[in-house]
Amino acid sequence: MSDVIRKYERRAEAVNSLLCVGLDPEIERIPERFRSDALPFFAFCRWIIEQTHSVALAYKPNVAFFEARGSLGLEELARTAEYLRSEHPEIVTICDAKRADIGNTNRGYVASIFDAMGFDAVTLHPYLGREALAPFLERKDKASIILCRTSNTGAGEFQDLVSDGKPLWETVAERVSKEWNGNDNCMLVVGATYPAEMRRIREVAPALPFLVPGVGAQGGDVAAVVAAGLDAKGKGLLISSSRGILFAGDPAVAARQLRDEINAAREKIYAAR
Ligand code: OMP
Repeated sequence: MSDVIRKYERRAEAVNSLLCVGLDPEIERIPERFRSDALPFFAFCRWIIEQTHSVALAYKPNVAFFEARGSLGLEELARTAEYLRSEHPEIVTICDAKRADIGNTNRGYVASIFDAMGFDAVTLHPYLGREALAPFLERKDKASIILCRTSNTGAGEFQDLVSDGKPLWETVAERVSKEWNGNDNCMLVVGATYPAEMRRIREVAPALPFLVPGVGAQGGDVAAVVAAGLDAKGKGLLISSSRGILFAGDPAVAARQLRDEINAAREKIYAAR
């Protein structure tokens, strides 16, 4: 088992949680009191982490929200990653950057995301193939989270294209599970909005953890996700919500409620097994 997968297992057990909190700050939506801070997104994310860490298996900042603010945003992202590393080293950190390029360019992303900012994991497009992604995949101390079935309404445009008698998302799941995961450090992105596909992906990739965005603001159904995606050990999921927690009246309550909703669905599955 690789370092990050072991960290995932330990943290999921320790706080009995499969919840990933997405850190997607928006200046117009964060509480007024943070806006006058020199680093408003960092101040806001630190507060969210303080409010939610007791039920968090993982945090997932999406770089788009930080990059939108130029060099200040990049500093806020780096400070958020550093804060998580120093205050909560047991929590999995995911840089949602959806990177991928030719091999030597990927080395730049690896240096920035894994080494300079110290994230445990990164989201990646599979389109350039395994050879190009080697700089990510060869990092045994980190995890590569490959987009398989995304949560958006138009996900099928390419992902549903059939080749060798199966949709592309199924081929991605099969390849990552059987060929890319030699270091046991891969996961898949599977949107909460496609539980039927998730069920099939779980059959094809029985041992891979799934990062599952799309509950909360995008309307994915937690019970359907848990029923479709839980692995044989009763884990295998990081169910992620950003806006549904960050901009709730009380983020601590929203995070706990979602953790509990996920666990209630897990209990139901255990009872039926
Ligand atoms: P909320 O809809 O606010 O919970 O945010 C969803 C987050 O997950 C955003 O940061 C998205 O970029 C990300 N996401 C998806 O929504 N759909 C996907 O298929 C993949 C991701 C992701 O990789 O996390």
